[in-house]
Formats: sequence, C-alpha cells, structure tokens
Amino acid sequence: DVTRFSERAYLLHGYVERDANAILEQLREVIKQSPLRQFVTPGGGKMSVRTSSCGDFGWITDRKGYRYTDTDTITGEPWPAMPAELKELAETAAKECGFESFSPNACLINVYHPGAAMGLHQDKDESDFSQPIVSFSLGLPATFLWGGLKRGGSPHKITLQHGDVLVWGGPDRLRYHGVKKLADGQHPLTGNVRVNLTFRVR
Ligand code: MD3
Ligand code: FE
Repeated sequence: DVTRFSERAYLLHGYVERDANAILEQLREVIKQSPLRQFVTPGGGKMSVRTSSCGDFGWITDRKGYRYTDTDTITGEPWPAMPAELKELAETAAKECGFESFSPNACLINVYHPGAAMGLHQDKDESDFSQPIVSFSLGLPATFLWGGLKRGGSPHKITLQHGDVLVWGGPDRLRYHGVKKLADGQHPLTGNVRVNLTFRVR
C-alpha cells in the first residue's frame, strides 16, 4: 500500500521486502569493489554514516565540497555498475508514483550503525530537480524526518521499516530531510545495521 504525505511524496510500504535478500547480495558485491567509508564534510566533521556508490556516478564529500564523481576516490576505479535488478526496481517504484521516465545513473549506499544519524539537509547536488529520488530502506528501522523547503520548524516523523520505499519528486524534491540517530537492534537479514539506497539522476 502507498501513503502519500505531500503533493509528490510517497511511502510504498514493504515494496522491496521480498527482494531484500537479492538486493543485499548485490550490495555485498558492490561493496567488495568500492568499500564503505566515512566521508569528511566541508566543515571538517566525519559523517557517522558509512557510504559507497554504484552507477555511472557516485556522490562524495571532502573538505572541498559535495559532488558527484565518475571514479571512486579511494580505489581510483570507476564506481561499480548499478545492478540492473536494482535499477529496475527503482524505476518501477517511481512509475507507481507517476514518474514515468525516471532512469537513475547514481545510487548512493548509506549504512547506519547504532548511533549513526543524518542531519537535516537538502539533496541539491543534482542538475535536474524535476527528477525524483527513490530510496529503499533495509534492515533496522529508523525515524525519517522531513521538513519544508526552508530550514527551521519541527520536521514530521515517519518510521521507515525493512522493505519500505520512498519516492520524492515535484515540489517535494527539495524538502529538508534527515534521519534520527539509529537505535540499537538486530535484524535477521542485516544484523545491527540499517541500509539505505538512494537512486538519483545526477
Ligand atoms: C526527501 N538519505 O542520502 S533517504 C541522503 O535514509 C539521504 O539514508 C536518507 O537523505 C537515508 O541524501 C534518506 C529518503 C530521501 C532521500 C532524498 C530526499 C528523502 C528525500 C530528497 C528530498 C526529500
Ligand atoms: Fe538526502
């Protein structure tokens, strides 16, 4: 079932639940080639979330800023290919929400251990904000926060469970959003972590 919380923002409950094993298997292969790492932000802080990417482009940050690259700055190699099955799942989820021509070329992999969080931010390193963002949540549940188009105010809270998919497009594409500090727990498929994939058009 689908919950719509704003003009073009949707939660597809359990949408990838039955594909979770296959998705995680493919992610393990990706992470063998481009390992998870903790980025340093332009402000100098180390991110608590561990990150990698697959697709034609990967999102990175360092002291110089946030950006997409076509090679992994750790390995010096191109980012691993986006597994076709993952790309298709993301495209089908987008279609369910009326985004017919979504073709992501970047997939950011975020791994949260207990205590990891993501502060409120906008995703604005992409060039075409008319393209939606699709995200898959796997493993431990997390509290997702979403606010307005400007900083300030108290954000809405949504619990994201294993297998949930979020689609954000149209006027909701530039909303502030983040993730609360992950609580301890154990999940049969991921152990003590939450995995989030975000599919984007760079
Ligand atoms: C709402 N990741 O990687 S995914 C990120 O759970 C990021 O790891 C979070 O925010 C995570 O940038 C949230 C859901 C999501 C992604 C992009 C959005 C929600 C969004 C862009 C605009 C509005
Ligand atoms: Fe984001």
